Amino acid sequence: MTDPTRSTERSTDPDCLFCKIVAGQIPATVVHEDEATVAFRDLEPQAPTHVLVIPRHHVRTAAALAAERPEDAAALLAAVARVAEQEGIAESGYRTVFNTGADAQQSVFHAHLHVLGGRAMTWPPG
Ligand code: DGP
Repeated sequence: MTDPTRSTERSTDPDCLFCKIVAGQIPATVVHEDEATVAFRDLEPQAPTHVLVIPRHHVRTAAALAAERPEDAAALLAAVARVAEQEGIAESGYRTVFNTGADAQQSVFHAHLHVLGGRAMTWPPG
């Protein structure tokens, strides 16, 4: 049952780059979308496939997404699986990355999951 104390309203930030992509105000190459998420190609690809999967709802970090909208966090992971299938990297493998905060060099403060594939990754990451 839906918790009546939780807001179902979707928040947006007029100054947020990714909110503008969700709203169609800034162009992006969208590869998948559903009710809760949008997936589009990263402008600065770090691998042959580099897609960002984001919640439509504006939250700054993955931790905030999990706390405030756990159903959107689950939708994000489901969307990643769809994108990987669609991009032909589900079998060969891919890496998913949430950058959170300064040490991880998060540059856009709208939670997003990087999906990187199409080449062999190294470990540890830089
Ligand atoms: P992060 O460093 O984890 O915050 O990643 C932000 C990513 O967003 C980075 O890989 C580059 C990408 N990016 C920045 N601006 C744009 C844009 O306007 N369009 C698209 N498609 N990607 C962008």
